[in-house]
Amino acid sequence: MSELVSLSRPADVSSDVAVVTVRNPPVNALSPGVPEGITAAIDQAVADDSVRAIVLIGAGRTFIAGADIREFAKVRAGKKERGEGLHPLLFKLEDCPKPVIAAIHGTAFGGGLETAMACHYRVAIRSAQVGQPEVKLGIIPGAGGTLRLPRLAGVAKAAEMCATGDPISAQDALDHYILDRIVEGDDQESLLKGALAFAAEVIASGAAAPKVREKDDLLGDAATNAPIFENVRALAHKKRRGQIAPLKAIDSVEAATKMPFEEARALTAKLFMECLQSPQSEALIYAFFGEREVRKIPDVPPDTPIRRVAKVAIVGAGTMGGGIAMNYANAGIPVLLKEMSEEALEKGMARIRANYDRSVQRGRFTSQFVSERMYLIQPTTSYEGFQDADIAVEAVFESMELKKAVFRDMDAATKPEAILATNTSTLDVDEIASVTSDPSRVIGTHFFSPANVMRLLEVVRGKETAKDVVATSMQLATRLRKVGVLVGNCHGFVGNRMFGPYVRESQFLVEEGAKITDVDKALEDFGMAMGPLAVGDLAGIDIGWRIRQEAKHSQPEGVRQPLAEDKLYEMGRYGQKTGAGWYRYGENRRRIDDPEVQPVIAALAKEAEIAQRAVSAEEIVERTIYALVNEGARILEEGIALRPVDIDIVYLTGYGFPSYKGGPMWYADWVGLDKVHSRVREFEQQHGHWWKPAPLLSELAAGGKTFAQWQRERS
Ligand code: 3H9
Repeated sequence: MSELVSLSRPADVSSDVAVVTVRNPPVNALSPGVPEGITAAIDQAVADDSVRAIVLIGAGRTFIAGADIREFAKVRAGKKERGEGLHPLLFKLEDCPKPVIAAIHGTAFGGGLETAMACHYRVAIRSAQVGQPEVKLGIIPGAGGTLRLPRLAGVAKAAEMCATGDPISAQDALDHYILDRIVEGDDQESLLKGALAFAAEVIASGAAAPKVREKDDLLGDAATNAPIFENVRALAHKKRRGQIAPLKAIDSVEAATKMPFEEARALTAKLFMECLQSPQSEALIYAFFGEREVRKIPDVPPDTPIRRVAKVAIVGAGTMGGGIAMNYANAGIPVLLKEMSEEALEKGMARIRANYDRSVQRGRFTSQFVSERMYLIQPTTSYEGFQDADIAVEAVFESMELKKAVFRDMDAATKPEAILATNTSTLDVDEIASVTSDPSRVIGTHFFSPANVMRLLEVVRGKETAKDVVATSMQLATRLRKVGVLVGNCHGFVGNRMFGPYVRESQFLVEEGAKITDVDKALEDFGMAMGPLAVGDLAGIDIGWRIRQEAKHSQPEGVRQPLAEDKLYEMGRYGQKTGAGWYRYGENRRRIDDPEVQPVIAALAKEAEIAQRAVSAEEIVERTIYALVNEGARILEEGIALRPVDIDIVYLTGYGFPSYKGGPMWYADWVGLDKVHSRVREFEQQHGHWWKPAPLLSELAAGGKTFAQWQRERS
């Protein structure tokens, strides 16, 4: 047998069952050699007369987690023929004259579930998950998932799973006939034991091995299925707006219900290739690996010691502090939550309770889970107990003086090896660290609002932050189920620093005559989760105003300032919180176009001698997105972000940038930096020196290069 796949006979348990084990760490992907290894093992087991059944299992932490995603790039680039893909292996399993039982732990995803469904039976341990996550990579199940899943789970369940890509639990899979049994115990040893016992029962029953592809009774008729497909298409539009793969996955499931297996298989192969060749899948696969790439810090090797984090103390129980407390509690880490007064503390705890209650109503958590988490959060009004904390997190109002005062207190109240983290979104982490006795233990952990929902965590490295503090904070991000991105210390770090020019341009466009609704629509059509003006209303017009007041003294002369938002502030239109901002807000905070606002802005523009004109959607996108790109290029030059991919992941996980466009830097590469650069130059000539192209952008555009090439050449 190959090193990737082995065949064994557990003589002590059952002598007539052969066990085929896939051993391709870390996730047993179906890399070259694995399908061939399974095929050879099956052939050998079939040829052996003493074998009466076969168990297929994964070594290590999981069953097969899917095709090897890195191979797709080779197919896309024409360096590898896709050929028949996994189908020959799957037919071999399904047509095997001896019953084959897939034994699942960890995640049977994508090609992994497709392999399991080609087996005759499937057993799993309770913690296992199954799913067809291909659409998250911009492709569709290409090895029969869309065709076999509806035959097992029914059309509605299969269409939903293939369109959303979301995994389901073992229990859900059992309820939908994807699994035949959940075995007792929850480790690999129990799995093998349970699978062997199941195999013995199958042998004893003498039943013919069922072939999923031959089951047609569950596919229903066109009239029954039509509303199912209509619903799931609507779901795909809502959950994966702008993406093509979910719709093609549904087309493929629909084909399974309307034509013979082989015909549907041929159509699926065509749909699969259309997806794989699309820029969307290229971007989504880049984002998949990007989320993992950002964990790698060149000067902080993986063997850097990690400090123990078993308890956290948080100062500030406001919206952010409360959300951060929930994050830690959800990860099972006890929290000491400090506020100045009993009243503020009570308010903070009530907000946490209300957030949890909403999660229970939505079915995200059980009430028992919530009770256990609430129990982990201990409210306090003093620094007593901080000496036991392994990390203290400051989450108070965004004021340097206040933060310094809190850091002095945290420095005195904690043990010397405890990490001190600030949740500042803009302020100088080194200046905050300067008031402590040991700045090497100070770091920024910048959560994004709502902190219990948003996936991004910017980890801000100060000039003296110790490497093990960086390593511990990055690992902590994963424990908190966040995507940690290491960034350097500057005003606004990566995310907010880039967001400034983006929002500024969106407001300038309105002052130049674009309709408020047109600006947001153009960017939402581009794929942003929410347009920038609607975001302003959500975050609070008063917040933007306050930031501008503070920054005024540091603005260079002659930089055009946004006028309209200040006017909204003067009018008391603070956004959603006052029911009006750029928009008016109806019931359930539904945004409504407000005819009052546009004329006020037109009058302002006239006074400021800003000519109003019609603005196209294309210009709206270019002005705002290229503003992001230009600032991103500066951030790269200054080393504030380690790599272009770090910027992209910040924008994908924290700012609602469409994942199928890869992030601002990937998108710019895709558009072509020469094109981006020449538009930036035009904007500089038309609008002013703040549009001056970043030297890195000019250099790459002149050399016909991309940010990705620049990165490759440096590493
Ligand atoms: C598919 O199957 C298409 C089919 O229809 C067939 C068509 C022909 N390939 O996430 P982790 C790497 S499409 C290659 O940190 P975890 C990953 O990059 C596929 N590499 O672990 C990382 O590398 P590194 C459908 C992969 O425990 C390392 O493994 N399947 C793959 O947090 C550890 O990963 C999927 O979409 C892969 N398939 O989570 C599943 N998977 O250490 C994708 C992982 O160098 N994978 N790597 O950074 C996952 O969702 C998670 O990795 C999983 C484990 C849940 C399995």
